[in-house]
Amino acid sequence: MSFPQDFTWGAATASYQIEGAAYRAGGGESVWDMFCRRPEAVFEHESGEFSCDHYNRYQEDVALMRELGLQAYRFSISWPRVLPEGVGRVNEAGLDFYDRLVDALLAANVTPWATLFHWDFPYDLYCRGGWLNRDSADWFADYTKIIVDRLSDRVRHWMTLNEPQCFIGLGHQTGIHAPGDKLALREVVRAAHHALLAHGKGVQVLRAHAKAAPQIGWAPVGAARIPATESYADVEAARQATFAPSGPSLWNSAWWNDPPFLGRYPEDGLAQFGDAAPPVRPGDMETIAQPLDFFGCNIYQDMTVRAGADGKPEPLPSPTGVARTSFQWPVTPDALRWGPRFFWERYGKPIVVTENGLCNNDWVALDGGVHDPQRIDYLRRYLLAFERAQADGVDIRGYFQWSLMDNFEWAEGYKFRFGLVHVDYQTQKRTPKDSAYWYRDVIQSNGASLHPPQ
Ligand code: IFM
Repeated sequence: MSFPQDFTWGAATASYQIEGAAYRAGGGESVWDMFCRRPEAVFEHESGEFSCDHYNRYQEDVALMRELGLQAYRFSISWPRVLPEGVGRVNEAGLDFYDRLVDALLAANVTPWATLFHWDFPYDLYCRGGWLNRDSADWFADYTKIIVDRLSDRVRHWMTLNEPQCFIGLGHQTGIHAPGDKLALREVVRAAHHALLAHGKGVQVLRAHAKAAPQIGWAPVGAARIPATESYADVEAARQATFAPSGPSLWNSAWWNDPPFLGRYPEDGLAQFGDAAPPVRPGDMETIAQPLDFFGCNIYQDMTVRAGADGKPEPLPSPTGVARTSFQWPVTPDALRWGPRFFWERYGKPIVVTENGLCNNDWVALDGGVHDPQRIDYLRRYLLAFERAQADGVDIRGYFQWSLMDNFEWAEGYKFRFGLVHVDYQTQKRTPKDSAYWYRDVIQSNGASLHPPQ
């Protein structure tokens, strides 16, 4: 087995998590700046105000990417850094930053993959109703146009939204992420519909205005289910469970992906949501269902199911003492085999894993290195499972490790470290971890080094 010859190996980050606050450089505030001010919202009252100071240190960071042999870098653009009020006035310094970043990446032979929205929604637009306001889709399209006009001569790979399950579900339903709202299901579904419309309108803008032929996808949570065995019944049960409605939550792969890829909401989801149905107007589903080039998915963990006596999916509890990350997420490498397979079968688009990685409590050892054998083992297991997906017939095109460097982990502050590169937040010193060099070998060998020598 091996990865395809033109497979893309990269690493990912997001603006609010690494750059340092947009408002300190002429940009505006985002809902995350607002959320971090709220008492008890974020671990140790931390915020992304300084974070990795990537805004000022991007050249050093691009040099690291080159040293590590990354072929591609997935970053996100901070909407309020470019448009301080979310619409209207452009902060040229903000746009210039992404311009310079893209040039630096290309000079280092690292292909830029840009995400238009990774959660730092403009504060001023939140005050105008945020995602609950149907205009949010047009605000997003206008913002996209500005980015596309400026970067699309050099950026060819685009993702619209990152993990709508989180910024809508955690941000507007459970309230544990910004903006911290706890809305009733009807409003959550409404906000979700507007996010889907924003995605569709963003794709339309990209297709109409991109100067270099674009490759467009998006990056939802790749929530799937792993079959307990490879029996036909268990695989079928896992497939069914992957696309089944998820009760009163939107943590649901069909709800989010059927509209953009199939042009409709899933019937069983609509039935379950009842009165809380999305406010679909004529033409909305056509707007949402723009042709896409790849299916991006962020996959860290999944649950296992088997076929019950009636053939229906039956969840299995995690085995006692199962390996867990610092987040307490179970380590389930097969998520990277079955998730891509089920998404490929249902949506028929090439799969790019837009995020996958391990959070740990890494530190700099007395010898000056950062030794993270668990991350190496985790990545190796997951990548072998992803390679297995290809053997199952899935068209796999790329893999982005989350994350290039340690960063602000949202409500968890800085307590978890996901990076290939360790960041000392006091000195801003970057130290590549053992896993970074290990990943360099994986990239250089196009995955062959994952297999032990015979
Ligand atoms: O850090 C996040 C990222 O912003 C979105 N996907 C999951 C990562 C780890 O929690």
